[in-house]
Amino acid sequence: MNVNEVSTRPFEGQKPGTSGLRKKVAVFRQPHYLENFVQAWFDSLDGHAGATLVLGGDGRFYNRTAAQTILRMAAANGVGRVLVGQGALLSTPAASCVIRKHRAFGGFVLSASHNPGGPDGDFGIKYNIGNGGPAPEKYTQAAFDRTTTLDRYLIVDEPDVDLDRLGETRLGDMTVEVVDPVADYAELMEALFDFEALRKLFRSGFRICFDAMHAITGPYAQAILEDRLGAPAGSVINGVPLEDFGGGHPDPNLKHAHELVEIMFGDDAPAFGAASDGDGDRNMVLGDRFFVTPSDSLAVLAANATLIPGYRKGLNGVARSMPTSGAVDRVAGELGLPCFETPTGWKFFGNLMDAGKATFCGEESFGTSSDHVREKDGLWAVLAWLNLLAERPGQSVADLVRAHWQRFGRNYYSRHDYEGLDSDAANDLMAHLRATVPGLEGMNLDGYKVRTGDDFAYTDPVDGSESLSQGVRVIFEDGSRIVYRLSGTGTEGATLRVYIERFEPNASKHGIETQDALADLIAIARGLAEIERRTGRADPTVIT
Ligand code: G16
Repeated sequence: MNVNEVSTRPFEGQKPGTSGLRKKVAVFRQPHYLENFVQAWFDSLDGHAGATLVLGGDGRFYNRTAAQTILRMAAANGVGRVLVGQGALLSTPAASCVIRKHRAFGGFVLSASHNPGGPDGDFGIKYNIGNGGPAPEKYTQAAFDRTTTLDRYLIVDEPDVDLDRLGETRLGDMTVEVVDPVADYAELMEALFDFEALRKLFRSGFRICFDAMHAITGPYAQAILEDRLGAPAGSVINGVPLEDFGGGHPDPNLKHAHELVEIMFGDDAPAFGAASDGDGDRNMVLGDRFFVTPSDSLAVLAANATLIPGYRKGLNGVARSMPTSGAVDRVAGELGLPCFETPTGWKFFGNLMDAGKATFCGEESFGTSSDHVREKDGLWAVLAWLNLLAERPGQSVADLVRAHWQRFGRNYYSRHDYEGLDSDAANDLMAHLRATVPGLEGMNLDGYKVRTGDDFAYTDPVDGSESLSQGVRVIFEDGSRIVYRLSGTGTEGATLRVYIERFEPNASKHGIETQDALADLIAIARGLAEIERRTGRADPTVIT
């Protein structure tokens, strides 16, 4: 095996964000850029020599090229075996599943998630550890530190591996096994959900629309929903993964999944609609003319978990990211379940799940999952909802959610994003909030009395690690909240996220339009942060 040692110099800014390193494709295509980042991982990981790694991505532009480079570098760095999804494809939850099932040492997932793809779009790479979850901060910090001093990387001089043919080949001294990207994942879903009940549901004429947004979930949804469960042909739309997602923005929210939204809010809508993102970890759930917020989705699933075979014994606990609404807290309170509040980023749930403290986790950013893997899982959430609907014949998605509000109260909730801001202006705005918010305690803001204001800090209950400065919170006496933070996943300028929440226990007031129900708090949020003066933006770019 001919290993080349290639001289290189550090690149600035290779610090992983909320979920791995995400940059414009043009940045990744610079000579040595990807190689440096990958070598930094090999240099900072202990124990990869001779071990098994998993590799796959969401199929976006540059996915195949990057996969071949990583394979050559893995061989040069002494990896024993790589399991790679056919066509270099693996959804994020499937990669987590494959790592766990095959007890791999870890894996590289190639994705910029919901960010647009194509030559002018985004690319990304993240490393997942042996539990199948995104590498926690101590790993990402070590890899980043290494990027700042790196002066060489290792790569073998070998031809491309045929990634389209299933089976084993050799690359230098390393074995490459090309695996079916869907098989292990589909088997896991069948073990968790009542597939017979779901088949019966579809036989009864139940109609769904699943929008794969030309991203990775297409083949998974097709294989599971249509082929195995018998959903009518055409239930999966935009099911063929494309390198540029068909020019779309594969983010399953009310703005970007507009084709699905038009179907679900149109005449003769199916009973259930869902969409997933670029790498298949996010989900949006809709009923006939009804949107389920991700925070409510987590709460409804937690409240009804025991209807699903895989969770019949009940949940160990639940966890949500800090900006996610407190709807699941109310379920946990009533059911006597432990409930954890973590910073934004799925990596923070890993320790809780490994320690058996949390079974269901969720985030406002359209992420929901359980401890079956260590990633959020879009199709899992869809199957969970379908399983609930199969157990509640005659009830619609809206019926289920309204009944939930009636029992637990309603957390009106919305997120306002201000995208593409000047980074300095956004950082100044956050600095202003950090300086002023703690002093608001006891003050009355347009009728809302401030109970406390802080910058969220988290101490991991399992390993004691601390994460500071995770978002500015203003919490009011009645439990209403405003949260501000900057996104850690964007690639252009800065994105300010403002999360607004108000609890309404009174069922007769559960029918108000969300933005109207939150109007007072939205005005307070804009004023406190001086958003328009500091950013020049009168309104958000995306409201979810
Ligand atoms: C990633 C993370 C999530 C996080 C989301 C939004 O999702 O995995 O945990 O909630 O980003 O992060 P931010 O608000 O910093 O942009 P994905 O689907 O992009 O991998």
